[in-house]
Amino acid sequence: MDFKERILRSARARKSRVVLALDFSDPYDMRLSRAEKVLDLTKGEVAAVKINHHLLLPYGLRGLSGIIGTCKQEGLPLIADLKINDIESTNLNIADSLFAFGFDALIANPFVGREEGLGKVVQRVHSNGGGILFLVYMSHEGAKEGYALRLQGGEPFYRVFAQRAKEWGADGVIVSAKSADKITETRQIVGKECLIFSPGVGAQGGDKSSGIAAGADFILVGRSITESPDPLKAVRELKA
Ligand code: NUP
Repeated sequence: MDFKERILRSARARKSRVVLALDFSDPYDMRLSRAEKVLDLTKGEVAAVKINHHLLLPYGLRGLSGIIGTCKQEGLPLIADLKINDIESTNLNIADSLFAFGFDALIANPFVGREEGLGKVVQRVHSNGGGILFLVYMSHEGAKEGYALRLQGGEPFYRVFAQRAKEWGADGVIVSAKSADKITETRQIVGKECLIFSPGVGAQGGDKSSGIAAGADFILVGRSITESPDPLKAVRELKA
């Protein structure tokens, strides 16, 4: 079963389109126990889990074996949000480490290009049964200073990145939940086979349902869950 099948199966089983971003800003020695607790509370209600630098920097891949093990045991796909953006040999090295330690998918920045950039990474990820998600339009305000810039031919970068996702065989794309029009446009470009993941909900001001209403497959949510006094209730509200 490939990454897309695994995440869709998990989503169906849990009736959830919420991807839990396990992001914590607590003191470093407390983050892991907080993350394990939130994962334990919510693992029956989320479609997948996303890990970012918040945990990966202080703990490293070895230090996250408990969380990775829980996700494996529960059949919860695990996405690494490192937004890889380097030369091919470094990108491949990152991908190999992530898959060796049990991750299912990674996020990459298509700006870096295909040749000696991401082309072989897509192949490597797929040969591991994994998935690769491209940034198409980010959720912060400054996204307009980069992803919306127009090339000389008039096309904005985000449309080019959506085309790259389709042509290079990405399994999914990231498009801001606060830009419903761009989700709709991206869907037209990438087609039905490519999954759309939408961050920016809650803490960043995006509405919980507008991304899905515009055609996203999943919402990516961190602080509204991880900083809630009742993470399970927060996930259930998002699910609804
Ligand atoms: O465009 C993006 N926006 C975004 O917030 C791409 C991302 N990968 N993210 C990540 O999603 C961000 O780094 C964080 O891990 C999560 C959103 O968290 P929150 O704003 O819901 O707390």
